[in-house]
Amino acid sequence: QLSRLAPITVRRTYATSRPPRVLVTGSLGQLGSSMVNTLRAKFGRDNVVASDIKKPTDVQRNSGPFVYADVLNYKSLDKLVVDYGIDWVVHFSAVLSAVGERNPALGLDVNINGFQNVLEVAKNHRLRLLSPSTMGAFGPTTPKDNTPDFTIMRPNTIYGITKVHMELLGEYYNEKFGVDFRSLRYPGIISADTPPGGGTTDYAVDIFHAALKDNSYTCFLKDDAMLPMMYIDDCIRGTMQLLEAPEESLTQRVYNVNACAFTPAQIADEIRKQFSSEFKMDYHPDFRQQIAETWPHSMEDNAARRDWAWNPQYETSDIVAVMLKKLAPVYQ
Ligand code: AKB
Repeated sequence: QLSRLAPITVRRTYATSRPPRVLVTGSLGQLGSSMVNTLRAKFGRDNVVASDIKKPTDVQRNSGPFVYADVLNYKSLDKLVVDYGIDWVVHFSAVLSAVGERNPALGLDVNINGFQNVLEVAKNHRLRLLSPSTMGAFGPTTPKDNTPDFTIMRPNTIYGITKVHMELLGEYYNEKFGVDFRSLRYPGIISADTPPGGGTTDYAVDIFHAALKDNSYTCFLKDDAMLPMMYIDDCIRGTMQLLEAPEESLTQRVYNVNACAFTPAQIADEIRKQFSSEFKMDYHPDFRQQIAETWPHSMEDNAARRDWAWNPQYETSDIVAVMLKKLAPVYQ
């Protein structure tokens, strides 16, 4: 709910004398643990509060403050922000594309109501809020190659629809209430340490586990489904860069970020080159192929490079090398 007492266009300058205290929602998801570790290394263990509705492992619980936080409950978020003196929120709780198509009611609830709660808390307590968007915010009528930041956005998935809502509402709260909202449109994220959470790009992680375990993989996308991808280290570095950028340097609130792109056939070839010439790939496309067909092949990211020095380091061959190296010991 919009608070009638909210001040209009009040912008906050952040205290520079101490590190910010940061709350991370959805901290046990694919990106959360890397982000929490990076934030703690920078701002101090006790200045970063990890939260989720799942139970952490002992390692996760012992590495710093961890609390239960359901983004669907405004009051509990509000209390957390007050109890811990939070300055910044990194909002990772979201239902991704594949899960959203299977359970639209859940996708709408978490991605719309959850985000609205976080945004209201950010407004009422003058917080900086970083909430990632996705290439899934684009749709079948969007130009596919070198997709600009501002273009046709008519997604036809629940995930995409809710992320367009998030982008627009974040921009609205920034304009009307001065909320320091920031967002970046992730491609598929590839990581070895944490599993992906129910998206269309999950095959690009699953394939490494299957290669090392069985030397074969059955892909749920077609061989030529070209999609933008990014290694987790680039993702976390870029997210930190946008989070920490001085507000004056931002010329927009939502940014494309591009790193590399490949098809399932191309990544299978790279695995054959670097791991095993015998690696076997089959294709049994399912409903996720239809989702992939509506997404860009590459995104134009000049504004991110200009405004906060976005500069990815990992090409496809680097990602294959680092994933094989990190996961090999697991399957020995
Ligand atoms: C998904 O596949 O749903 C996500 C995304 C591209 O945002 N990985």
